[in-house]
Amino acid sequence: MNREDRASLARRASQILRENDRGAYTVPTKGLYPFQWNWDSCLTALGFAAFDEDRAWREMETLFAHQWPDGMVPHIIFHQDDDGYFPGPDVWQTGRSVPTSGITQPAVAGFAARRIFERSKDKAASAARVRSLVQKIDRWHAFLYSARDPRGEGLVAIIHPWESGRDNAIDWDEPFQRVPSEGIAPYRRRDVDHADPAHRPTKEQYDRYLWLLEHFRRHEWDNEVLHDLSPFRVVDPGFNAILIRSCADLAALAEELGAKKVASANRARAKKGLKALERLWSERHGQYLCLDRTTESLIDSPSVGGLIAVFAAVSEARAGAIGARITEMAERCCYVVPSHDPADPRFDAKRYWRGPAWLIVNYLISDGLAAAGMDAVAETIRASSLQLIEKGGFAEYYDPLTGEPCGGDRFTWTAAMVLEFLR
Ligand code: 9YW
Repeated sequence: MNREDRASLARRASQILRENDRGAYTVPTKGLYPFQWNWDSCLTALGFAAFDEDRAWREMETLFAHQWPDGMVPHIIFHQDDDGYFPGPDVWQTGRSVPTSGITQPAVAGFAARRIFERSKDKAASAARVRSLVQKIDRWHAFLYSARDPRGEGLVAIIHPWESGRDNAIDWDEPFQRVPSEGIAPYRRRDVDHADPAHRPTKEQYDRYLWLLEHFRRHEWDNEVLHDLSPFRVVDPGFNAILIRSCADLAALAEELGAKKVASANRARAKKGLKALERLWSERHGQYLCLDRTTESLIDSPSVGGLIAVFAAVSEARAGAIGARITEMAERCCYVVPSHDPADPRFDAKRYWRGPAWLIVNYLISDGLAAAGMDAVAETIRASSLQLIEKGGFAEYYDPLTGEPCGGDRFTWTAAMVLEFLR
């Protein structure tokens, strides 16, 4: 790609961020997702930072203004009414003044805050703003390790597939057997009004998503009890690696700002988490796997969750194995990184998190590989990502075999990742 092409791609990406900007937060895309989503916002802030630092900080500040008293940062903030999305605030009923969902999402804020601060052109102004964010992110990390790791194992569990950010991953099929679907209130999905149903989760999956939601609602969203009361408790290597990396980054950032307590608490969390992550390694698959906390067994599902693990500072050997898995997949697919191993018969090239490639995931993995010194694989991922954009525009996700754009269009975090890949 020549300089002109790069500049024009960056302009198109910034235009999408502006288009989806609602002032103090961005929507992931018009229509399909009309509110603020947690990890979308943190990754989007990185995109804003390329041309408007103030707006980048504001994106994260808005998200953290809705942190719960127990420290949880919810996965959706329903800033305004919109019945184009289901389940909306009337279903969640979390009792917040500005309504929010009642579960969380991957904690990428620590990483994003450090990266934006490091690149900041106005360090003094940024330091003033990031100082209060650092305390809030620390409270979120503390929440996750206490509410979702009650036995202090160093690994946190998700209690709903939506918390992983990878809604219908094959990883959840087995533990989902334990989640009932009877007795839920009748409902009408809205996602299928905006996107092809063949590319979305199934009705059976939605029934169980809602069963869990209603179960937690009956327990009044009390995080003191939800972990133990959930029939779905899964340790996702992707979710944990993102948290571990955010702890390490928050520690470094806090150190620089003189927040010694936050620095040492997060350094300790990252160290313990990294050691515990080893429990999820599968020699047979050459990657990390999810662990079902109810049965204490690894889930036989080679998904991208186990590759995102390289976003944390895993050993050279583990990073090398993950790099090799991606190189091998790049030979079989046209585009990397598929969200599930194409060699697995359950792989489904267009169905959301059961095969398609996502730019945000590509970014996390390539960043981790580059940090581990594996520049060539990192570059393969970057090149593949930019090819997908040039061919299919700024889609929500892509068929890794054909490059076909799928899901929502003019997607905010996809655009933000393009700005990162173009740096
Ligand atoms: C939903 C917004 C969200 C992402 C998730 C992705 C999807 C659907 O869209 O969730 O209804 O929440 O799986 O990772 O944050 O882009």
